[in-house]
Amino acid sequence: MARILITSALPYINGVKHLGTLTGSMLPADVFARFQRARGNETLYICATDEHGTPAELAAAEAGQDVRTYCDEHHVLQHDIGRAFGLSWDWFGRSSNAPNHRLTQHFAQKLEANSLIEERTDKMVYSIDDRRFLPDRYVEGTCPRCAYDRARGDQCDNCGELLDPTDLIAPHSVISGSTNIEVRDTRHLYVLQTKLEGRIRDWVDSRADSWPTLTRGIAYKHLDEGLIDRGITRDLAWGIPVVRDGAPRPGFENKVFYVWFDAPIEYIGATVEWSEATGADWKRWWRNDEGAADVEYVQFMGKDNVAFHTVNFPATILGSGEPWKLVDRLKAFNWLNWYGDKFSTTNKRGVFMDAALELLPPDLWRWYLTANAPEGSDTAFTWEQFQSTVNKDLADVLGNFVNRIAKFNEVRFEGLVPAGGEPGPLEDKLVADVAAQLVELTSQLDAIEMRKAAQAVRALWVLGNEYLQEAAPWTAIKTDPARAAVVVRTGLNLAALYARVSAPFIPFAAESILSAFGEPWPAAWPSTDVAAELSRLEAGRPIRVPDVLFPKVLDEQIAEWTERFGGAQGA
Ligand code: B3M
Ligand code: ZN
Repeated sequence: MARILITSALPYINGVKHLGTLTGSMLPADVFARFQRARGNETLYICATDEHGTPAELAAAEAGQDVRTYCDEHHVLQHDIGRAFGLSWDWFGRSSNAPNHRLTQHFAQKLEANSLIEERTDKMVYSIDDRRFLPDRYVEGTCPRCAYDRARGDQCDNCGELLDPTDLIAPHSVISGSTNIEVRDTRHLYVLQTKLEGRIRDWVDSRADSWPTLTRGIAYKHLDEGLIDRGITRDLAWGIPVVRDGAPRPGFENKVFYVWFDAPIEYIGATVEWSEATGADWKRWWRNDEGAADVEYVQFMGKDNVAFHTVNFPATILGSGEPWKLVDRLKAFNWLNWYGDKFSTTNKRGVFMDAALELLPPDLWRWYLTANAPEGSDTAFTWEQFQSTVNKDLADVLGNFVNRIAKFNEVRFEGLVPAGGEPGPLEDKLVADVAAQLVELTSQLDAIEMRKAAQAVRALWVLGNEYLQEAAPWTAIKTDPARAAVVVRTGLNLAALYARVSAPFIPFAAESILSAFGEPWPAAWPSTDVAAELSRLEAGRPIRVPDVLFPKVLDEQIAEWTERFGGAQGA
């Protein structure tokens, strides 16, 4: 039994996430976590809300709330929506909780003790009208690299460049819109990444073979451009206080750690929260000297987060000189776009997680978003493709198969798994085909190739319909009832096997099939002995016909939603 630690990038607290965020981090992490648990591996899937920094302050200001209240409410909201999507976090923490405060301050102290932190005087953007500094997202302007005119002080959303507020051309305050801006001196802490460059590169070299091209490319791009020392404090009120020897650090009373310094530390912090809530031991997941060396640590995130996880966070960990766990495999995703344009929170373009759940059950979204995960390149969500994917794969192929076989069994065999008959050549062929696809599916999931895994599970479903078509129990029942019994028994077993292998993707439908079939939940991953797996259900076991598994998405709905969510506009 292996031990697998899984984290997905922490969603910012600033509002319900859109489907792009779900697809590129939390959902694939969940599919992988469910798969690992089903295989019997000890699995810990950790996530949290990322609550500090300018995104939180700006969102709270817009909502007219103080930031603490805003975060309290939005943490619960994001937690509940995630659960409704079936995200099986073992813990969904908060970066503003005490463990992250302690850990963040601990790491800063260790880095300083190792001479890897320096206090420097910085030039920062200051708004005269707002009478304050404008860190990160408090300032917007034109990107010096691509000329996008709504680049933020921390990053350009158009070209992905990481920025400093002073890099922006024609900056203005996001608070007041004022362009009455000057550059002033302020003291900040810097992590001396330049000193750590060699160690980071050695570490990347040691891992990169197991990273997808996307991850590797971004990591080396940043290393090859040369690392720069990185400011890890900000002139803000909301965040983790900067302390020294247990007291506020002189000169830093009105400053906090930068959100990107504390956020990845919350992966550990959230595990401590989990441990405090459950009594479990967190160190065996995070401290190599306490057993974590045996853990495989897998991270999931969108491509814009990769540099922070391959360079900056490892700099914190390596610089501490302590035996903390570092990431083993890092699965990165490209963008899911909305009709060739970006999802946009500000312009309300695209579907957000709460709205999605009002329209359709979570499995439909989960399936579409996994089968079309932006792995190789950016992909576009379109309503038409969504409709055709879920109708075909889920309703016509899987739903139809399960329903057909269970109904036939109900009508012809009183809803009990039929006895009698011996499997023949058709069943032998089925076993061989299923075995081959199961190997393919298992290895694609192991490799975290989500699209290929979805293809493999779909190919498994197709085998069932082909088998029924050929074996035609509705004909056999008239001439050879024992033969019909074999086919129906095989079909029912196949449906149960489908539920088990589909559970990581579509857990709600899987659970409802398994419960109708009197099978345990959560389900174990099938063994490679497919003949045995297809004779699990004993003769005489009662089988219910599951309720409608997947509603069909109708043309009228697509028309209505296109109108409502502005789908076609971006086309
Ligand atoms: N909250 C950024 C994002 O959602 C950030 C991820 C933090 S991971 C430690 O894109
Ligand atoms: Zn740019």
